[in-house]
Amino acid sequence: MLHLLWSVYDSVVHTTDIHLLLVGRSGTGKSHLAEQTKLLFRDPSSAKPMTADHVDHKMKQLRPTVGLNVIRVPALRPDGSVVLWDVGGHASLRNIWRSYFASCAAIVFVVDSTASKDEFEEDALLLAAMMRALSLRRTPFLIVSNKIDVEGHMSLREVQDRLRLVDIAASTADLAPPQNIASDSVSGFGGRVLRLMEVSALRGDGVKEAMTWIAEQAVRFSQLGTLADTSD
Ligand SMILES: Nc1nc2c(ncn2[C@@H]2O[C@H](COP(=O)(O)OP(=O)(O)O)[C@@H](O)[C@H]2O)c(=O)[nH]1
Ligand SMILES: [Mg+2]
Repeated sequence: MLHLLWSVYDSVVHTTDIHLLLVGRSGTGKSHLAEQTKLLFRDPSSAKPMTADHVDHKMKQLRPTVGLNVIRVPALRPDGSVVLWDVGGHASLRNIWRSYFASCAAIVFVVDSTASKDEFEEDALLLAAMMRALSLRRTPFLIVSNKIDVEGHMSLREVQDRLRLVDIAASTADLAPPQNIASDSVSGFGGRVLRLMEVSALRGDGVKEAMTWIAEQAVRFSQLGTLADTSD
């Protein structure tokens, strides 16, 4: 409740902020992605240069998320601030995700590219439920395949298939999505704005590109006004 009140207060004070909601099972790397984004996009004029050891130390300090981490990343967007909402992914916390749907401008859904078949099945069900939510029908989605620094991780194509992304997109979009979401994105707002990209949140590989893309989509989406039906 306190978090909800805080986010309402925050959105009143910072009306130009754009909110990205980071979701996914516990342990997929949401907090590492949020922290890495903050480090990669820090303002060079106000920040001291950081050594690799310093970044490593920051990452090691991260603890499992209870509730919500709010991370402001002004440099992700020139004319306003981007705020990451990193919500806990434990099963008991997932009902809370829904409270943020109407106020976020984009979703970042994180999966672990080294996960088991059963874990991917859980990811697929969670993702499908979110993509079917009426309040998110027009919201851009970035699906992040994380931990690609680990040898033997799944390829983007395998992740796409395990998540049944093309089927989910097809059943929730007005226009047919491309067959390979891993390399294309459905642009424009007649279809879904959806993209699958791979990163190592730990090392930073791919993080700038992925977060820049979703921030741009979020800005476009919020400029169009919230067209979403928020009845669910
Ligand atoms: N190898 C590797 N491990 C990662 C990566 N990102 C996160 N982890 C590890 O995954 C675990 C969970 O990370 P965390 O960010 O807390 O996940 P969250 O529960 O989704 O917020 C931690 O032990 C991290 O060190 C990554 O890109 N590569
Ligand atoms: Mg976390």
